[in-house]
Amino acid sequence: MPMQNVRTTPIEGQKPGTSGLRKKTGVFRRPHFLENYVQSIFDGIGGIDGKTLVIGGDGRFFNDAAIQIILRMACANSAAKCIVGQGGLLSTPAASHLIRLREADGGLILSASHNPGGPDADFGLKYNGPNGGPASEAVTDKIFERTKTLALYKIAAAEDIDLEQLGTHRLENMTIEIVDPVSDYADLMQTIVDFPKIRALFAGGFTMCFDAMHAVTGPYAHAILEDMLGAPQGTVINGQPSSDFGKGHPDPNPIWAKTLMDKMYGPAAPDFGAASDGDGDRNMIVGRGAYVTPSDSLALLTAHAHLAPGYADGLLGVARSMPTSRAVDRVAESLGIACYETPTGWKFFGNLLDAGKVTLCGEESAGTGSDHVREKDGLWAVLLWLNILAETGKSVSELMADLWSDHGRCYYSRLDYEDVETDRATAMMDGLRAKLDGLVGTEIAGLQVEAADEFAYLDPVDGSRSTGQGLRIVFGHGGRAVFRLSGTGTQGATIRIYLEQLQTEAERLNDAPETALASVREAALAVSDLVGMTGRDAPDVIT
Ligand code: VG1
Ligand code: CO
Repeated sequence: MPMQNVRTTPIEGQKPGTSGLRKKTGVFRRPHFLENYVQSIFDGIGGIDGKTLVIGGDGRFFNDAAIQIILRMACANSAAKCIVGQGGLLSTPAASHLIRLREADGGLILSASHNPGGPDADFGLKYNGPNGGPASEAVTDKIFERTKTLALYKIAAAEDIDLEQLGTHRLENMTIEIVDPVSDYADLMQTIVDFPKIRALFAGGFTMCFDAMHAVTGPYAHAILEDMLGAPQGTVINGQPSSDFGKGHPDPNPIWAKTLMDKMYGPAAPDFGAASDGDGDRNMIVGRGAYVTPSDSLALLTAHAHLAPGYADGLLGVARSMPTSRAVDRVAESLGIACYETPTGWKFFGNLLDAGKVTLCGEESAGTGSDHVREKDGLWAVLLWLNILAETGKSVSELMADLWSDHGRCYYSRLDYEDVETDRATAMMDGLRAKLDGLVGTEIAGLQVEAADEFAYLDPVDGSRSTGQGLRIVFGHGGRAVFRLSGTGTQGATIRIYLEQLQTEAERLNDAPETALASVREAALAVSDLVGMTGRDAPDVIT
């Protein structure tokens, strides 16, 4: 079989963002675009000669065609073996687990996560290392450097592999193993949460709705929730993965998971609702008439994780991304465990997990995870919640009320301004950055500024430093506003403003979040002059 060395030239714009490289699907399908990036990954990690890679994606448009190209390139680059999810499917957490379970050298995950899919929507690719986690900044920098000098890529001229056929295939000297995407992951879940306890919960009439949003978790949720845990058929909705996510936006938040929200706030709502995103690493939790913010979910799981067999010995520590609310800090303090604050993106949790400094971690964007893998894990979070509901016998609202009365409530909201002209977004951020030093001690919209800085992170494990990770302004009485630009968008710039307000007075724990956050929001808009600088008078998405 001929191996081809194809001459190419560097393609601009192949810098990985918060989570791999994300572009419009049409860009990924341009001549050499995918091939250049894949060869840069292989070269950037020091070659793949004799190595084993795990490959799979969220099933979005171009998933299968891209996998065929990657397999031919892995073969021409002398990989020993590729382990691929059947049909090209692997949720991000299942891929992370498979890398660890099989002691593979790394993996390629094809996904643009919560971004829509289809020929006119988004596609993405990221490399995960041998620990199963997203490549560190040092590695992604090497990959990006390579994209700038690449002159050649290697690819085998070969027929497509049948990705549906379980078992072993050969491509020249390379072995391809097609595996069931669900079974190893389901086995892992049984070692962490108490399946018999949850089965008994469902047997007792507990009701649930899981919205897989036409994305990759459908097969996982059907198998685990309905087949293994005995939840009635129909518990999982939108459970068939589709290449354009049913033309939806597979982002589990109250805006995009509206069907589920309507159900949970309607008459005859189930006891528990949950949703996950395109690649299965995010989760949304909602009780009957009670939406749980992701930051609160992390705090709740931290407070009760010991009820699940996997965490019976307690937690080593916890970590949250900087914009995530400080609710978990308060729980960690009461448990006497450390709480780390990292930049946005799962790659920053890997070292803390590997070093045994933390057991749980999470982000405000609906990502929660633990040391069982090195990615956030949507279905795992849902199962841990079910375990806690089963053990305590309490409802979601009761658990939240207890959490707030014990630790205070961190009201929280994120405002997203999407597809802003890049120059204007950058100018707004630059303007605010320049002001930060002078803000401390001043009053903005009636709030006293206690601290203001640009977040930088010193990794306590490897000593690496990451700068420019978001602007934060801390107000008196537990208020905070954070500003950053998204690193996952594919069009213009997305400005994210994160608002938080702590409330500890018992009679104020059930305020409307908009009311509780009104002052911080006013101060954030005033100090940034967002409306003047961007011409936007309202956010596109509020979560
Ligand atoms: C967003 C989220 C971040 C998350 C990242 C990847 O990044 O804010 O918390 O880790 O997406 O999640 P950004 O740079 O757009 O704010 V996923 O589910 O896309 O892998
Ligand atoms: Co995701």
